[in-house]
Amino acid sequence: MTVERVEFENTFAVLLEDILAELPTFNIPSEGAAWVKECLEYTVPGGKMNRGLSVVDTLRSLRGEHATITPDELHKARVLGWCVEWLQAFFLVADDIMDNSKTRRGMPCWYRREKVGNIAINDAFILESCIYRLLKKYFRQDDYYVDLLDLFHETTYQTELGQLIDLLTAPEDDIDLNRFSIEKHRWIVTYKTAFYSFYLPVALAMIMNGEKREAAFTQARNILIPLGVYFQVQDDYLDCFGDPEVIGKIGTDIEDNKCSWLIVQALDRASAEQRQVLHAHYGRRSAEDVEKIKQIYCDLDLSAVYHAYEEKSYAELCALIDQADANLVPAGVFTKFVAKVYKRNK
Ligand code: DMA
Ligand code: MG
Ligand code: MG
Ligand code: MG
Repeated sequence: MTVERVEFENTFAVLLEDILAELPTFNIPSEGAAWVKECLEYTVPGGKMNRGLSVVDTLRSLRGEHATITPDELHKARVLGWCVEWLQAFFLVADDIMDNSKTRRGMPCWYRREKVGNIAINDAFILESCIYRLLKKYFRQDDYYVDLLDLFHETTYQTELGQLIDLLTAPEDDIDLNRFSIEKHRWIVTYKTAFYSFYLPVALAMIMNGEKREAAFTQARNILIPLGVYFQVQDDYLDCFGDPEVIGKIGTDIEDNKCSWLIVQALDRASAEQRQVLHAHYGRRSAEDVEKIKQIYCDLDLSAVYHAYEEKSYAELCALIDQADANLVPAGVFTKFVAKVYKRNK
């Protein structure tokens, strides 16, 4: 583990304590405080932490090799990183309920735990509120406080709109593969994943670094959104072809009738007979139905299609980074990020 990863992980304990320490000011009954503690410990840490660490990495890249970052600045960057991880926990707790998922990060999904169930819906709201408790505690005095609040609110809304179309495109009782298209897929993944996972951490570091030029944020978005799309295509691929032991979750996209990158590619290549099989078996819960779909994915050699897509996306992202104006955002911000996700298997 890198030094930063250890420092970042250690910061979680501090922030957890911040949240827990103020609970008595609400005169909350003790079972409430115990519940919040258990929920936060279960749902916030334990991920890859790519998003959270990116805030710190980006701040370092923005300052350049030799410029100093004060310990206070580093701590604040880590707080912002954890706020992104908290936002992610909020989305994932809700996402797992909506997607009927079984496991997350190698453990049962929070809502599947004994005595949790629907309480997880309210827990998701609490996870979201924690972001604003932490921002208030650490950034209230800063002139960019309102910009942080605004960015978290904008990004949350974008993600929720993305989740909405993800769900509306996948009704359980109405299988219609004609609803799916590559354009629809791209819109969904841009909104449900790319903004919060890629643009948000970088934009937070830029705000903290005093960036005011709109062109710099636009530049960041123009590279980070395609990167986020590529990342969600990987997620869609791994949902079917990844190792659950490695990705820490069991795929549900076929059962859930999701507008996944794989089904869109399959529809693009299927013969009339294959299309009929897809229609008959997609979006159904039985293992036999799922197997029929996976068989067609294999017959169409979607793994090869995916690997070609990976190479093409990687080349396109490198070209975008090359063409970008380094006076707006240094290339290192993007290259570090691309290196982290290229050919990932988890
Ligand atoms: C993830 O979509 C999007 C959000 C906002 C959590 P997903 O359902 O494909 O994610 P996962 O595969 O992790 O459940
Ligand atoms: Mg999901
Ligand atoms: Mg989902
Ligand atoms: Mg997924």
